Amino acid sequence: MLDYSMLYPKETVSRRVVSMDGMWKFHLDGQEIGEKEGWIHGLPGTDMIPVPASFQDFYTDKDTREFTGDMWYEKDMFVPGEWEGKQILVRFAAATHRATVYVNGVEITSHEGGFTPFCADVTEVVRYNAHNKVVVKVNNELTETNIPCGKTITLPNGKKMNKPYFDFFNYSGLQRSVHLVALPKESVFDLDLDYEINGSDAKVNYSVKTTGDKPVKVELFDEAGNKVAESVGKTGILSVADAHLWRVHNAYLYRLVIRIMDEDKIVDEYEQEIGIRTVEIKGTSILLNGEPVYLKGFGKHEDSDIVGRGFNIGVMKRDFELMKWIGANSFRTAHYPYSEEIYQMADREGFLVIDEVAAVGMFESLMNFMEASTGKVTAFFEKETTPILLKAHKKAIEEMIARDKNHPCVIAWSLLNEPESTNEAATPYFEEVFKYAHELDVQKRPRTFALIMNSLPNTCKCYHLSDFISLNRYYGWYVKGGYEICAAEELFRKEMDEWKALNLNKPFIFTEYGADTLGLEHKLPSVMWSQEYQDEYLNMTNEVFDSYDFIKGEQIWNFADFQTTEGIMRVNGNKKGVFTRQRQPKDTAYLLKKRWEGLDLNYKG
Ligand code: BDP
Repeated sequence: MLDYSMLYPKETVSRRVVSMDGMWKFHLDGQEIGEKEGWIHGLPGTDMIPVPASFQDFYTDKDTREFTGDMWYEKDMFVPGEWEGKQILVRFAAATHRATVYVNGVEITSHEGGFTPFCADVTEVVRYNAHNKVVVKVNNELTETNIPCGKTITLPNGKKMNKPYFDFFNYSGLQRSVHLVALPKESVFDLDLDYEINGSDAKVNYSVKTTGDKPVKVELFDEAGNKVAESVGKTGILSVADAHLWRVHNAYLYRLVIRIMDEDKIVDEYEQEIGIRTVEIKGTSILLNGEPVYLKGFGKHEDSDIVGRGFNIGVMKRDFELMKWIGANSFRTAHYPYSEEIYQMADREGFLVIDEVAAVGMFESLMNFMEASTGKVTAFFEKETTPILLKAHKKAIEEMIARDKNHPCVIAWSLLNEPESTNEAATPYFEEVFKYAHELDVQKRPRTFALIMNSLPNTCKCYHLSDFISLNRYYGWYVKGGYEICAAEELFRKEMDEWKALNLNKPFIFTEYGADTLGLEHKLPSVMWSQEYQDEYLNMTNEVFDSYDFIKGEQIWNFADFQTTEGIMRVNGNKKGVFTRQRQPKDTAYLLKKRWEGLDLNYKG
């Protein structure tokens, strides 16, 4: 079990939260001298950097943008005197990819994994009614023993360099918010929810964990603020008559209030917005509240100009507006759990989310998307270090599920993206992670992984573990692009016919398909990379999607253009966006809008 609570920081009668976002002191440590020189007590120099943000795109020199290694952050925090006797935490929503936290010169905690929160319990070291110094050492090196996978090399000039086995820039740093939190000593630690719908009524099964033994009281309020159910006890059932269900683009959110009581005194109070809904796979259908849904949407990234992968509240708002405009109803958090605020917004807007852990790059290649289409095999899960990787992977799944399980928007877990799954050695590894996710999730949400091009009906050794099959396919781009597109279609249909013949009785969705397109490039007749070709490509794939009843969703790659490592395969980034990186539509956005607005939610039933 995690030794810190994953609950989102919220102020209530018993809790205090102070944002530590803003400018932090910053220093790169290419020579690894920070500890020796006493940086844990304060950084040298005067450079400052915004938090949350990736550090890379602020600076004008390439050594800084490409920096690989340790980087240090520092900020003062004032801890009010009235907080004495409380538990004091510094909560990092993410530190990419690993971090060690020091407060007032004392090492407090370390955390590995760049896309989930952790807390430094500083209760024993803080000075009250005084300024306290928080110093964080962040490291962004890639390895094969943690996720996302890659390696770190040393160049002839002595500088380290990241070599991701994945196709997005290795943005890093303190990319999400930092909060100073004061909790009562006895507090709500965790919450699990599960739903049953019976006609017009619903039952909310809840289970609360606290850090003590005092009794728990739970109340549920509707959107108008009326109390609709209550219960006493750490576990129990809230019965809701005439329940408003959480639906696609018609989200209804109840407010759950949890209180730890000492007689009639409130010891701790925590609030959670919840949506009553069920998710289930039945035959080839994905059912939300017992009704079939067809997924329309995107594989996304957290990526934008200047702040890189840093959480950007304005970009988040724009992205949701664009997704609504185009008629999307879902997205996959490719290739890592996103900022918590994005799930909160998806809850509110009624979007369906496939939540993906950062298990990407498990195919030893710097161009896996290319090489996999040639049938390359890399035996990724047969290494001496595989058990270490598995441990890190399972921990990342545990943190993702603990963090995101109560969002109604999360309808499925994606446990790997494009792994090497054609080798027998992959199967036991996959079994472990699939079993683990199932154990951890009280709602037993469907699990999946995204199959790379070489993982075919007759080569993939792991698809049987998926509750629904997710395909990443690039027929007409990496395979037989341009004037050969008719040959691409033939190969595409051949593969789909083979899946059909297996009669798996499971839904299939496309978690990736797409074509790189330069935002301003027009050419008549089309050539690859032109706007015209992106449309041609989509018309072909859409026809294939419409030809198979068991295909129950399409999430195009990608929502927007995004930054990658430089190289001959990418023109300053991946250009498969339906929108530009500045969030303006390419031509194909209008084609998709027309299609998606015409497809009913229960398309193909
Ligand atoms: C797949 C990956 C994705 C890439 C995409 C592409 O899952 O991260 O960006 O294809 O090639 O390999 O555009």
